[in-house]
Amino acid sequence: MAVLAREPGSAAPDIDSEYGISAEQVARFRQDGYIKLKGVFSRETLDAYGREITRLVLEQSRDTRPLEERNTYGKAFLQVINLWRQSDIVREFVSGRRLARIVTELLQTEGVRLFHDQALYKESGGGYTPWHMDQFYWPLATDRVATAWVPLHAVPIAQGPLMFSVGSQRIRTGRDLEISDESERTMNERLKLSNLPVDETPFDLGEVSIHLGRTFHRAGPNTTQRPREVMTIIYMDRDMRLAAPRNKHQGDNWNTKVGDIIASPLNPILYERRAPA
Ligand SMILES: O=C(O)CCC(=O)C(=O)O
Repeated sequence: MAVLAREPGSAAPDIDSEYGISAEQVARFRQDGYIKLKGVFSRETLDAYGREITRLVLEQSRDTRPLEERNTYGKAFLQVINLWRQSDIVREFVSGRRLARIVTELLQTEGVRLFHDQALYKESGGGYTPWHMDQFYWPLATDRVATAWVPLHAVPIAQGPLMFSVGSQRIRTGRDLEISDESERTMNERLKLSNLPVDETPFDLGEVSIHLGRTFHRAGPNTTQRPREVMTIIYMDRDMRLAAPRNKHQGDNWNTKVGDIIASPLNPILYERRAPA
């Protein structure tokens, strides 16, 4: 596996230092179901790890069909899951304490585990990502699960930044919809009816968003000439238990019994406020 090459004496990219989260930000995350944070990573950090993430995406993304032959989901992005298991460089990034601590603060848990990582590259000309909520796919006992969406560069509106239905983690409708043309159509109508604001704003270089598994989100198409390169890290409560599957997407190869804490080696603890006694 590749190891991050550093000039002798040069500093390691900063992925561990503390990023202060205020009580006001915790309250806003709880209210809105997501938050956008500026200046989480430097250009140097994003470049250092981004090179390796992009290398793996190019090597492993299977969908080589032209965009016009794919369905809406296939047009939305190339996705490669669990890169941390394939590269020491990505493992180092995904294990960073800076982001894991931010999510621990926002979720108000004692610590977080890795659920999985996933690179999501929206190609030049790639289509929109339909409205959906992630927890439809996950058999988790509580809502203490959140995705950090980490663009590897600044993302203008034309490149399809992630957008959010503000406060939608509390609405009841649409929880049974997989990501599809139907979820896009249905949630467009339902979210309009619920009068919730939509936050569609660009991302600065180094800005990161974090959203709850129950918050509805979407992204526009990428109309630029450059791919939209994004790494995501999905964190869950350190003490998350496996729930019984509620649909066909939730049943696959868990190394944990229903009702137990999801403590397999595939789900390492990434941050704890203090080690358990
Ligand atoms: O990157 C995208 O277009 C969608 C991302 C998403 O749905 C997620 O990170 O949960």
